[in-house]
Amino acid sequence: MINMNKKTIFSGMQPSGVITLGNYLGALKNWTTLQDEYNCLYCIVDMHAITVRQDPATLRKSSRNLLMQYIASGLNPEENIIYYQSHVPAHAELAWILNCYTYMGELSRMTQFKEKSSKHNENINAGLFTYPALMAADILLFQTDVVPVGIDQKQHLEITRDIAIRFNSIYGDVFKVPEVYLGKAGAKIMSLQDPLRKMSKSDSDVNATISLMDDPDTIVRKFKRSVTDSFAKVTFDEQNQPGISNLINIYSAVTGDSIETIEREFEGKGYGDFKLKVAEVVIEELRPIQQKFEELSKDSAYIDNIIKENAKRANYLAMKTLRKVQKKVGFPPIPK
Ligand code: AQP
Repeated sequence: MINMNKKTIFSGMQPSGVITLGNYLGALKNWTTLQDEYNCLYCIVDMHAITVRQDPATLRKSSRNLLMQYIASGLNPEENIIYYQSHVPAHAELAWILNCYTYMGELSRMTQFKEKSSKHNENINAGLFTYPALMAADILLFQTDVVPVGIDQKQHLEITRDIAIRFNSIYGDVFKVPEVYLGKAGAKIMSLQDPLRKMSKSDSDVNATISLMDDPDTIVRKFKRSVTDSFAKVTFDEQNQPGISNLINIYSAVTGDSIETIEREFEGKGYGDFKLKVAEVVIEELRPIQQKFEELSKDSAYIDNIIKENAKRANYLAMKTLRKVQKKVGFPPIPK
């Protein structure tokens, strides 16, 4: 239900694999706490996902799983608009227009483009380069006030704001200029195998990530194997102890305890004990999500209906902004 007195939130995730604890703590967990206060649109950004080559059947399955993981994590699909990006053609139409107001120089400064093009150097496609213009379209289409994301997406938010301000300065107040929302803890969860790299769902090393769907034994095993150091002190020191600092950050994001409280709690204790405790709180955090996901998987008709209804709601809202933009740039209307 859209409430005109509430501000609007838009955010999304790519169905480019099973989502990780990083995606969950950096974004999804915050989304669930914001849903009462805002009108929220949570998108499955499948159009972004094809900037890296995807197997079609796997992409279809991952997209549906992601939608169910949103709901299983606590997002209400009646109150929020949860939908597939590819079901709302206005995303692509606005992205094209915004591409014409975005400069090559600013796109080539994007860290994600640099990282992904070096990782997938056999497929450096134009979509990967213009990804931020599509992301700007996603956000601006809904006159979004706030965008809750992890730190890695902050640069894309800044370019979105620049594009909106540039467009508004030519055509008047067409777009709301959105603010970024970063959670207090968990905004950047690092790989368990290389704590200098962020945890990513497309990482080929399965031990580097905790997936939202990992069973308890797997979670314990992965935390036990996580890379730490030889200081043997549970202290938050990202420079010298990036691995243990990452585990403290995870523990803090899950429990809500401050870093100081955690350091005090584990003073004099070994890494083995601490790793087990981190595993324990993560297992308990994910348990209800996994149970709800199992239930949802059995109710295909319910999920189909959510997909259908939410696509209608998102299309309706998106068209309002798209029509306005088309008119502003001078596209002629179809005669009545
Ligand atoms: N490691 C992370 N820590 C905190 N937040 C994170 N996010 C991603 N990784 C971390 C946040 O999750 C949301 C969804 O991201 P996305 O799917 O749009 O793309 P991404 O940022 O590229 O995520 P991945 O997991 O790294 O995907 P792949 O491997 O496909 O590139 C965003 O809000 C992001 O900030």
